[in-house]
Amino acid sequence: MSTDNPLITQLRSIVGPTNVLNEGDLSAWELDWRKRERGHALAVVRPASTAEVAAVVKACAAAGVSIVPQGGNTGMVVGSTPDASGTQVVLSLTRMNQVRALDGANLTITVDAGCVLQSIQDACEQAGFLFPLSLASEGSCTIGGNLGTNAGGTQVVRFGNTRELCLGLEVVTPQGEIWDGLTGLRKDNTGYDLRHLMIGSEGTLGVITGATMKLYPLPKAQLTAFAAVPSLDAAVQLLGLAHQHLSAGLTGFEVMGQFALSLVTKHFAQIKVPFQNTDFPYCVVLENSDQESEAHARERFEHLLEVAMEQGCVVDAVVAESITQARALWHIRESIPLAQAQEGLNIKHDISIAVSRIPEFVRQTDALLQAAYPGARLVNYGHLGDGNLHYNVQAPEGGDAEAFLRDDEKGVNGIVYGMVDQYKGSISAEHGIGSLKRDKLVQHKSPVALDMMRAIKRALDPHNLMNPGRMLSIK
Ligand code: FAD
Ligand code: 2HG
Ligand code: ZN
Repeated sequence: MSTDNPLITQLRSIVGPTNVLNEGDLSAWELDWRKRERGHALAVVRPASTAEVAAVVKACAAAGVSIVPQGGNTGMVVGSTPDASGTQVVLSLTRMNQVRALDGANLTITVDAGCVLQSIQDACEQAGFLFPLSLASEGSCTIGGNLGTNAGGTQVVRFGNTRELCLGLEVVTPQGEIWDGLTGLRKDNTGYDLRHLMIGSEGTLGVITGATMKLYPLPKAQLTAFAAVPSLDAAVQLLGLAHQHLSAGLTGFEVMGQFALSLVTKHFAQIKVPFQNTDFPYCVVLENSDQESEAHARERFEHLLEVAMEQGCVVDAVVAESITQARALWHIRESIPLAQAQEGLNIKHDISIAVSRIPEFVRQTDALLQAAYPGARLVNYGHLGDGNLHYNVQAPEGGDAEAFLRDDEKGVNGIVYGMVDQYKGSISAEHGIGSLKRDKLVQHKSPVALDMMRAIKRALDPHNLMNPGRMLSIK
């Protein structure tokens, strides 16, 4: 469509001409973070208020034009970029970036959906509170995107997913109506919980424009340890001990395979990784937050590590002596996705399995993959405290890329997801479905559940204008 398109003219009058982009390099909005797919938008529209979002949605609905809500465009499953048709409007929320209110007594913060996660964390910290959602993309992902995907991250073991941190939403419906659900109530049993329906809906049911999120007191002390463990079974045993000894003080528990760590060393020589020794197949990052004092935190943490060493589930460990050291240890873990991207062709599996069964799952699946793809390199790491592994597979060095990417039941995905089904796990623990896993969802989710999901989608978005083709295919 040309720039004379009446819808474009209308959108310009709603958000201002400079906030409707339809020429030049739009790759920041059209290309997904993993560079898996490059779409082409009719226009990128950047509203500054909920009223503007509602007017844009109404105009698009009247013109029969579909909308792709977008936050920081850091999603992993190709859900926030347009398709290749050149007919979709990307609705970028990043100009809506204000903190609306912070209620210390109610322990809540109300924010615009386009607020960058780190800016919310900073605003809360400055006011003396903790907003615990934390992911490596926090410098650019937005709270709207976090809610849209029900993001997890590294603090879920203590605070839950984004869903558990949300007390209220403001949403623009596919018809352009505004639902104000920013109550901040901790108890409200007045019918279906629409907030929970919207969370994790990946922009397919409406546009989240504001959110009321839970706050926590800032911890008095936070300690981080990096431990080498002799096996994945030992890592699970250590997790059990950490729950027992630290209780609610356990705020992070991440596991990293040695190959994943070796990629960090290879691609980021400046990052120093402890225990780069193949005798220790896995390392763990643990975090202990304490409401009493640094001394209390250290005593409990060191006691946990002593017991773990006595029981043989930790071989060696370092405990950070300062915030700088703690950040450096976390930085190792957070650099793995970037190191993996540098290493080249890979297939990601964001899976969850009952924690107790993870070692057995990994043993069996590793063996199946090695038999089918000799030399396949397993980049296994993730949020062990939540039973969520990033069980990623890097193509064999110099191997046949086409054979590696074969996508049937004998391909890498087929093998891994087949095993996930056997273990009653999930094929998407925290990244969502997007378009990348849409067809996989049909294969791995119950038909009854899929029917209910389609019924909801048809009821709320009968013309299939909100992020169509993402998550669900609607005929
Ligand atoms: P986008 O990518 O812009 O959008 C994601 C989805 O949400 C799309 O379907 C989009 O349509 C929808 N959406 C966006 N905004 C809205 C809105 N306002 N209303 C309705 N729908 C909306 N994810 C994790 O869960 N845990 C991690 O630990 C984690 N680590 C990451 C580390 C790196 C280095 C990177 C690059 C990504 C990581 N992610 C992780 C994935 C990603 O950051 C999260 O999915 C994040 O929540 C996406 O936020 P965003 O603002 O970038 O959303
Ligand atoms: C993480 O935990 C992210 O680092 C990204 O969820 C995972 O890149 C991945 O596979
Ligand atoms: Zn993750």
